[in-house]
Amino acid sequence: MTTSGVELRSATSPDELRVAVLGVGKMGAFHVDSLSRRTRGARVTVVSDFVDEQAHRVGDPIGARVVADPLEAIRADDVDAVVLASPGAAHHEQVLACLEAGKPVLCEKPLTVEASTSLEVYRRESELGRRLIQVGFMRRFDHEYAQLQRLIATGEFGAPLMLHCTHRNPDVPDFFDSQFMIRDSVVHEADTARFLLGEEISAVTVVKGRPTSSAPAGTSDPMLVLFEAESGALVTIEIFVRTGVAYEVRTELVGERGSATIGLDQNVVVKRPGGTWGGTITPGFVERFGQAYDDQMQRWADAARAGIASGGDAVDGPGSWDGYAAAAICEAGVAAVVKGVRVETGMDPR
Ligand code: ISE
Repeated sequence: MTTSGVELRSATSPDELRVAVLGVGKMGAFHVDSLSRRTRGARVTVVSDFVDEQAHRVGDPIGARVVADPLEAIRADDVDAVVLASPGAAHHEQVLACLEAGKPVLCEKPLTVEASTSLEVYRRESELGRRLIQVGFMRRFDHEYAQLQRLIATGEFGAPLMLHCTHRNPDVPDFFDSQFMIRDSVVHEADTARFLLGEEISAVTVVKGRPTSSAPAGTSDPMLVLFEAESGALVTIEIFVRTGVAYEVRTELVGERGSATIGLDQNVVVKRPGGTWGGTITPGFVERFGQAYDDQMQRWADAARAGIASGGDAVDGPGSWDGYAAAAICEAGVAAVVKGVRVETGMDPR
């Protein structure tokens, strides 16, 4: 991360960040709860959702105004900053509206659906000369990922050679097809691979295997995805979203001088009379990454307040370039699924 939270927090900032949350489905409602009960110096003043009833269900108990039009919510006088948890297809217009209003925004992935529009957003923000967009790649705030990134950066393992990633969801709805698996799930591996390796991904290959019998016809679940990084380092990803088990996300780094693994799902290991032992695996991503989501929110809120006060950067985490890189990798991944060949990401130079 280029912007240090410590620097930003030291600036003078308004007492309270008034936040609009756009899209209050599962993730948006989680963010409203986080902002209302677990984030210091922030308050949700406005919620917006295309399902009016849902907006009231989430907004009314905390006294937030419900504003039907998301663009109106972004421009509202009682809104200093915005959390975008609306459907990905709406992000392009909404994130540009945040830039135009000069308001910091924490945008859930994807930044935008297409690489071209993400690049446009990155360029528009660069023209402002001020970073206002943070992308919700929350894994960077997870203690294990952060620790692994720091370990790699010390050089203890020598050059990183490979990452082996496992990404398993217990179940997903039927619309979750092979392309959606890339855009919604593998997108996190795209960001963490760049975060851990500290370099860009240049090509993607996808191998479809034998599908589980619980996958709908035409959906290849599981799949093996291969990223090639610019240095030649390789990233293998098993993506399997209908395991019927629990939520499992693991990464092993293999370096020139050693290896390290995160996500072993140990939690509490219990031994019982009769000689049985074991632990429990987190059921879903909100439980697994709850700490990361909350830390992300606190650091973003602190950075947004400081950025508003100083007129400078309002970001403490992955930004619009990271959003663009992830979109480019996913676009290549989707093309690799469709064409069955290796596809280069063809990213613009920064
Ligand atoms: C979901 O949308 C997420 O963002 C989770 O972090 C990811 O693990 C899951 O596979 C996605 O469906």
